[in-house]
Amino acid sequence: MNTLKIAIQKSGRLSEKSLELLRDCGIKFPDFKSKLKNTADNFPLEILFLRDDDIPKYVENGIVDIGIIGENEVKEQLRDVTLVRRLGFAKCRLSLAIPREQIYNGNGFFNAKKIATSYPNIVRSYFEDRGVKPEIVEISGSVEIAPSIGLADAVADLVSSGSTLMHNGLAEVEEILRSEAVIIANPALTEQTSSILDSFLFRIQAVMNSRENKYILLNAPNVAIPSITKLLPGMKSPTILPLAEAGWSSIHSVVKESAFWEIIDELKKLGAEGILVIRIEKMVF
Ligand code: PRT
Ligand code: ZN
Repeated sequence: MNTLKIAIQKSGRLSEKSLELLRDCGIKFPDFKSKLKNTADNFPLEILFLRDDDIPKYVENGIVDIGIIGENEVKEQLRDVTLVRRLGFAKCRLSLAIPREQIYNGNGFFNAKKIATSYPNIVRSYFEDRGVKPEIVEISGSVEIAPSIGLADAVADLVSSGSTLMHNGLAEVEEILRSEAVIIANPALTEQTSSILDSFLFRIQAVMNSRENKYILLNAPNVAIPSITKLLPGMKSPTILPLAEAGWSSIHSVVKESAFWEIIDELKKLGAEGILVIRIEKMVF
């Protein structure tokens, strides 16, 4: 039988969220993570657990069909792979940082300076576009200590909270790239494999829709129904059910997580009461 082979980071910042995504897609595996390879019970999927750096290469040469990986790694490695979709987790940025006490005067600062990084290709192309010529020192880990041990004048490193830079006396001065976890695919999948990938992506879309939305129920006086319907259009239009108390209705709809607090204030002003907001498990439009 045909299966879709996926590579996932064995252990690291992408692992847990990648597995959670598979679980939320309803895909079940026996004896998770204790092996290098695993086959799903209820979906034609085989997982390989790999180091993240190796994933683009395995996808390119067809050992696996798809992989979950940081966009930063895809841009650095320049492999022949297709970016299929962004997944909204492991968000970070690749930034340039310099010792805090230095005065920064724009990208020209980096001319003839040594920059330590694990992303030489991305950094080189960033400076080529700006006509600046630094010296790039490639190192594979603990980039942030390079200036303090005299190995470099500056760093280009991944940043999420910014606390690593701060603890090492560095100040972030330019953002080179934004990144998040993505699915990459081999560009020459067979028709059968592509069709399994399509069903997998359909499930992912439903999971991601549900993460971005909440189910909302509230009671409101009937006079407020038209205004509340405008605020809560839902997937098609809200469900409105009469309450036992005359002149009142129960309204059910879906609300974007990002607009949630603003809408709640508006709803209260319109006389809504007993507002319940519930997590959605899956959502198919
Ligand atoms: O062992 P393996 O090779 O598989 O893993 P790895 O150690 O190479 O990678 P890992 O697990 O550290 O990161 C995997 C991916 O997570 C990266 O390629 C990014 O796409 C993404 N990601 C998201 C991050 C961060 N956030 C992040 N903050 N990767 C690394 N960091 C590091 C950064 O390098 C710096 O040392 O965290 C530190 C900065 O964090 P803050 O919060 O202090 O700013
Ligand atoms: Zn790695």
